[in-house]
Amino acid sequence: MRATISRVSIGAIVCSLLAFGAWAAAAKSPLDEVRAKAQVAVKLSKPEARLWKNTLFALHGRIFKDPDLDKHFRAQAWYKPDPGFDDSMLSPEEWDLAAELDRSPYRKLGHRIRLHETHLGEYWSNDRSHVGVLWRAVEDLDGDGKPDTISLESRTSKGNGSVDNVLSVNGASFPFETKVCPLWFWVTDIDSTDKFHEIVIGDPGPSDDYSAHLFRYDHGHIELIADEVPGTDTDCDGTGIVTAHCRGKVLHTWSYPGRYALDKAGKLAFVPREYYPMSTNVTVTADVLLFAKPGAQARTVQVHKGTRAVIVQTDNASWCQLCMENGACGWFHLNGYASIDGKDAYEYFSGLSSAD
Ligand SMILES: [Ca+2]
Ligand SMILES: [Ca+2]
Repeated sequence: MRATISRVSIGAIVCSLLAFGAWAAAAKSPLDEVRAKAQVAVKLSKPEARLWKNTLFALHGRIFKDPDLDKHFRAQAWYKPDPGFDDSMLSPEEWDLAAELDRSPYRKLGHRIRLHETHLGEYWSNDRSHVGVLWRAVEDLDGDGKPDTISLESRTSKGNGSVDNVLSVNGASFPFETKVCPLWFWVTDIDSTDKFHEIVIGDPGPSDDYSAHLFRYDHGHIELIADEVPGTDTDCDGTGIVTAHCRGKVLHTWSYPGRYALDKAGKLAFVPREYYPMSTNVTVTADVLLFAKPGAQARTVQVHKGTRAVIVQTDNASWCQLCMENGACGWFHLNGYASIDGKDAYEYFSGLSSAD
């Protein structure tokens, strides 16, 4: 996720360089300057916010892999690169400033307040065996009007390569394991009619099988309300429904917008549907007879080789609907993942995806 600064943003960096040059004239310390920028964070562009946030780390000597940041900070008289830099050198106030600068470009997203989107690589130690405190943020999570201090600490486990995380809110903590170090951490509002804001922590997972863990803070306790909701873009619109990027289970590699909703116990649960949209364009490569509807006794819909069609929807178990250009539709039955009448589905359709 960490994007090196694009050419487009170089201009912003140069402007910021000029701003840095104004420090001496303004007789403000670099930290004072960051404080001032954090107060107007919503007006900053994303590259500007990133630069000022990284100033906090640079003040403690972090060495930057990003060549633009490296060049920029090495040009500052106050910058003293320190190979021994550690996140713990930042004060709580500096973490709060970092969070303020980090989330500002996302405020306009309304119900989705993304606090942090920072590539973890910058936080790993050289042997990639230790991470430490990844994020610190302040939000009112339980709706009592008082800000709650949130932090996430992650360390690689010994042995199986998974990651031990501890989410803390004020004095409470919640340990949980992820397959890979969490890359995203934000606060969202699943249901705008209740007083809570929920914490979302993203787990990149193996093979880009991204997922999110969701937590609620209530009466001084942290509660896991959903484990491994699939997708990078777990999105909430305040209606109580979370839309997730779910992988299909049959035929080929495809995904659909799955719905999760809060149940009576306050947990986020998958909402099953009869059929899920597949919307895959295919060309039929062998004559096939289809059923008029799932479970029909006889096959009545003839489809000829060479026909262009769309696999419109599926029950994500054994039935898929195919619709032709002339508007006629029929259903085929799967055995197992992708077997049609004992043959692989690839013998009937071209256009299926076999991405990992
Ligand atoms: Ca609170
Ligand atoms: Ca709410």
